[in-house]
Formats: sequence, C-alpha cells, structure tokens
Amino acid sequence: MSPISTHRHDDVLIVTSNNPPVNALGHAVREGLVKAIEEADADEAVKAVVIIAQGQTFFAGADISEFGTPKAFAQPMLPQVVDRIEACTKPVVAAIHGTAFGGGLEVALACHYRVAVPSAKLGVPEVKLGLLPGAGGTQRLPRVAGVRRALEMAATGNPVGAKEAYAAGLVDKLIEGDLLQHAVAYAHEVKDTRPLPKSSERDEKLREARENPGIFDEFRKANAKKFRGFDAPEFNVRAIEAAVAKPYSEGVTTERQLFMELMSGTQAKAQQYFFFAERKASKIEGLPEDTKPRDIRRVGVIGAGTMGGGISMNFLSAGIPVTIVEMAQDALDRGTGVMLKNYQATAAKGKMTAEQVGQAMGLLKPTLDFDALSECDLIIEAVFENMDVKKEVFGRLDKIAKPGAILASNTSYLNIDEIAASTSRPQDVVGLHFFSPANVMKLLEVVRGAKTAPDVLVTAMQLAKKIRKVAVVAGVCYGFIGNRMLIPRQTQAMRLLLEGATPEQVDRVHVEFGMPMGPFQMADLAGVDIGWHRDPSRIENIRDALCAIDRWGQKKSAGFYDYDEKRRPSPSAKVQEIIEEFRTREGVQEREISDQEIIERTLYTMVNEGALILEGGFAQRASDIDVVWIYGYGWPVYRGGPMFWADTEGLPKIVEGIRRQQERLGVDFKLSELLVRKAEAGEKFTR
Ligand code: 3H9
Repeated sequence: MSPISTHRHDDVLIVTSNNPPVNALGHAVREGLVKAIEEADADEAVKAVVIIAQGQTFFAGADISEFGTPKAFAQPMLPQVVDRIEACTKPVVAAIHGTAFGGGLEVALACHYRVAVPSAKLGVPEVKLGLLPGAGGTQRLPRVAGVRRALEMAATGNPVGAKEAYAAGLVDKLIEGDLLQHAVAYAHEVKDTRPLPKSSERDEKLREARENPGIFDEFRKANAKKFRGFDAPEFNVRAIEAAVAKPYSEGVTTERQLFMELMSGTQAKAQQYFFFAERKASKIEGLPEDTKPRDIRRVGVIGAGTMGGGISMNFLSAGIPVTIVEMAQDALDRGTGVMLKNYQATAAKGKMTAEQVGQAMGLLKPTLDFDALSECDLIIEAVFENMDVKKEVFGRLDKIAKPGAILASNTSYLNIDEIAASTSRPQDVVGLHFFSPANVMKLLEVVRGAKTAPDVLVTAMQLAKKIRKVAVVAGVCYGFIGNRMLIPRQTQAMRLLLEGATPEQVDRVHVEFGMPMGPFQMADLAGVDIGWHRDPSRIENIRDALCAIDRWGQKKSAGFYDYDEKRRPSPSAKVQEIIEEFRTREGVQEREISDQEIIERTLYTMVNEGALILEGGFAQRASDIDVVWIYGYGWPVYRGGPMFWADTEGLPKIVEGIRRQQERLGVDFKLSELLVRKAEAGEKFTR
C-alpha cells in the first residue's frame, strides 16, 4: 500500500502521507506524491490541493537510509517531485506540523502556499549530513526567505520556528487549532488565485544580494571558525551564490553538481554514518525487550563543585527537582551561586527567560543534610576522585537511600564494581560519567557494572534523552571508553617531546586534523596538575617538573605554554629548557619528527586502544566509540570518529604505521589482535 493516500473534501484534494516514523521521502512516498498531483490536475472537480502528514511530523527529509542504494536514484527523484508539485495547475498548500526538514522543506517550498502550526520547525539540516539541499532548496529558499536567512539556515543547518518563518515570509499563515481543517479553509481562500505563486519564479528577495554580492564573503568570514575543516557549508554558500548570480534553471544545475560532488565525498559518508551511530548508541544489547524504566521524580547530587553543579543543572532545566548536598555552608552557597550565574548568562544571551531561570532554580533544594537524599529516586555522587572517599559515600548512601533508588557515581576512571561492592545493592549501582562542563557537553557514558540491573540501565538511557544527552554504554575498565583512549595519546605526545617535537608541533597536527585543540592545549586547559602526586621534590617526568614550578596550565598563566593576560598562548622557553634537561637525563637523541609520525603515534594508537576496548567487550560497538569521541572530545564529525576514520584510512595502513613505530611506543604498548585480524581479513570496524 502506498504511504500516500488521497481523499476529497468538497473541491479540495487532501494528500496524506503516512510513512512512520518521520515521513521520510523514500521512493514510495515520492512516487505517491507525483501520482496525487497528477490526480489533482486530471480531476476537474478538484480546485486546490492540501499536502499533510500523519504522525509526529511533516516530511523530515529525504530517506537517509536509501542513500548509497539504488532506491535513492529510483524515479521519480526528489528534484522531479518538487518540480511536478510546483507545476500543478491548481494551488497546492503545504500543511506543516513537527519538522519540515531538508527534502521536506523543499516539498513545502515547491507548494504554492505554506501554512504551519506555531510549534512547527522548518529547516534544511543537510549540511549536518555533509550535504546541501539537493531538490531546489538552495534556489527556492533564498527566493522565498531572503538570501541572508537562506545562507544562515543552509550553511548552519539550524532550523527556524514557525513564528520566525512566518515573519520571514517562509510561512504564509500560522494555524491555531486543527491543522487540516484550517489548511482546507485556506485552500478554499486561494483556489482561484492566478497566476499561482511559484517560488522558483520569484526574485524580489534576491535583489539585495545582487546589488551587494559582498554579503557572501562577509558570511564566509563571519563563520570561518565554525566551518573550519568542513566541505558542506562552503558548498551551500556557493549554491546560494548561484541562485543570485544565475537564472533559476542554471542555478538548479549548479546545485545538482555541487550536491553530487558532496555526496560522493568522504565527509558526507562520515556525517551520515554518524547520524545513525548516534541513534544506535541508545540501544542496549542483550536486555529483555520488556524492561521498564524506574520512575525518577527527584534526583540527588552529592557535591556542589563544578561537576555536581553542572550535573544538577541538566535535571533542573528538564523540570526534574534536585536535592544537592554539600559538607559546608560556604561550599554549598558557592556552588548554587555558580549555577545561578550560569543560568543568568544563558538568559543574557536570550536563550532562556528570567522566568525560566527562576523556575529551574526553584526546583533546587540545597542542603547540608545527607539524610535528605532519602527522598531521591536517583542519587549521583560527584565528590573527590578517590576510591576510599567514594566507598565511604556509597556505604552511607546504602543506609539511607530508599529501596529501588539508583545509586550513581560520576567517576571518570574508578572501578564501578568495587564501588558497588561497598553497598548491599550492587544491582542499583551504575556509573554516570558526565563530561565537563556537565551542563553543556552532550556526552554521557553510562557505565554498566557486572551486577547493574537491566532496568537501571534502561532508566539511565531514557533519562539521558530527557536531559538532552547522548548516552553511550561502557563497561568497567580504567577510564571507560573516552578517557581510556586518551591515555595512549597523552603518553605518546609526551614521548614525542623528548624525542624532538615541540608542544606547538604536536598541537598543530591535531588542530589541522580537525580537533578543537591538541593534547598540550587540552592539558593546559584542564589543568596540568590533575592527578599529580603533589610532591614538588619528586620529579620523574616533564609533567612533574612543570607542576613543581607551578606551571599548572591556563589557571596559572603557565603550563606547556606561556599565557598573556588575555589567555593567548605562546611557546615557552622554560618548557623547552625542561624538555632538554629530560632529554639529556634520559639519553634520548633529538631528531626531526614528521607530522605523519605524530599522527601514527598519537592517533593510530588511539584507534588501537579503541580496538582493545572492543576486544575486551567494554564498548557494544565501534560506532559507540565514535560517538564518545565526537561528543566528548570534539573529534571532527566529518571524519566520523576514530574507528570510522581508521576504516577510511584502511586498517592495513593503521597496522603498518603502528608496526613502524612499535619500538618507540614503549614496552607497555599492546597491539590489538582484533585490529590485526580485521586488517588481515580486509574487514572494517564500522561497516
Ligand atoms: C535530504 O533531505 C536531502 C535532500 O535535500 C535532497 C535529496 C535529493 N531518513 O531522530 P529520531 C529515523 S537529507 C531516514 O530518533 P526525534 C531515525 O534514524 C535529509 N530515517 O527522532 C530513527 O530511526 P530508529 C534531511 C530517518 O523525534 C527514527 O527516524 N533531513 C530520517 O528525536 C526517529 O528519529 C534531516 O537531516 C531520515 N531523514 O527527531 C532530518 N530522519 O528509530 C534528520 C529520522 O530506527 N532527522 N530517521 O533509530 C532529524 O533531524 C530527526 O530525526 C527529527 C526527529 C528531528 C526529524
């Protein structure tokens, strides 16, 4: 049965799409739409058409799962579908709810009129898939919404709400009440209008850019940092430039060429892979299908420091009350003060109203009374990273938490099973590893202990979605997925300094690769002193030497770099001196280090660690590792994460590179058997 059905209401033909979950424009939908328009044209009794969708949303775009398969090219393709809609001899009204995204918005733009409910969102997120709107969107959108808005929407992929879309002329009418009923009424109003307004024929909104073609370069310049490394934003800009510079028919040809070029590139494959990877991450293998989550009405947080405060904010923002416990009044006051300040900063940027700030803070119950946690359904410990301290906290929690409450630790390295063993209810214990700043970073590692109950895991995953995090399940191992992979990178980066590289060189290679910062910039930002033994007389490595002279990173204006009062880094002569001292002390011969060696020793070794994690069963799938690195550490999404990247590099090349460096990697380095096996068998991690 076709997902597109038609029925008549007086002289209006109602075309309904029913293609759950998001009415993606797969082949059958495209075919159905064309047939419906032909039916409208052929039937004299039909005076107007309404296109509407059932379920949660209007068309959310082309069907991404068809990409790379013959179905994507099966006729009619989307550009033909939209042209056919626009060519309909009767007015066509798009009735929009949910999300009119990508191809969905292109369908709406091809309709002669657009009406929408106020909660609807309109956008062209193709850029996030490494693409551009390839069904006339880059040509019609600037004609309807103006060039500046089209640039912003297409190159960033961010949608606009229906009200904003209405103000921009992208929506003709906002509908309060029943969408179908009002859309039909609207169709009646416009049924005799001729000539029909066609987006492709409009050009009044192109005039501004025609007179001032400099707006494209201005836009490029203003967004250069955000777009660094990505191909698709620039291609989107070029396609819209073509809309302004060329007649419509030539503009769409340019759009098509640019679309095909992007589609055949690695970045689009990486970004599309990531779209599905992110969604797959929430699925836990091996759990009974009917596992029900536990009810979480109030969350407890132990510790009002940076982490505890950030964690609490996630729940408060989602409308979940939080009890936050500290040991001393001043620490509690400081913590809640920081939370309020953070909320106010968000409000100052216009992203929250003063009322919402009040609501969120109103859900917070700060207290010094540990026993107050007994009313919580989930309690997250965010205290000092020390096993004895954590065990003590969990022992106390065991005595006061209500039966069935979930007891979670925010530890970044420690053994959850050992922590769980300090309670009489290890089945209720789980790791919830938030990334700093916890109210901002999207990643949550859910650490599954040996005895963690299925419903605890399901609750954690569901709650993550509620607080808008992407959760990935990790097993119990030192550093879980993300931090564990950081270890070989950091170890090799330090060795490279001894052998002749500079912090600037290592960081430059990482930044050029697409990381937001390199290992030494990251150490300076996080604090070189993290995990330091705090004994200035004990100097065993370069880091100890830096810590001993107070070079703790940005917070001290000195770390691997020197910092000026504006926190701008410059190479440090002192650091170079320390490196040379160690070089002499350890008898290491200085040599020229190539950028490629840095990649092999810091990134190939990370891939190897990822393979060891998979081998040990500490991650469910390779794509989960990629999600961790993209959302937790800023790995460039256009490279698809370390495991996808390894696949595109070719696993034999990775193994070869590691073997070439093996002697330098140190005695602790272990080559993953899984990696070697896959390389030899011509297999991949991610496909
Ligand atoms: C395009 O349009 C190209 C054209 O310009 C040119 C062509 C020539 N296709 O996200 P959710 C699945 S490119 C196939 O969890 P939510 C998704 O995998 C497209 N499947 O729900 C998931 O499956 P599962 C431009 C899709 O409520 C399920 O639907 N459009 C597609 O949190 C639910 O998704 C976009 O990039 C799709 N297009 O969010 C929009 N979309 O249950 C992409 C979703 O098996 N989609 N699925 O895991 C979205 O942004 C969100 O899905 C949306 C709903 C906001 C719509």
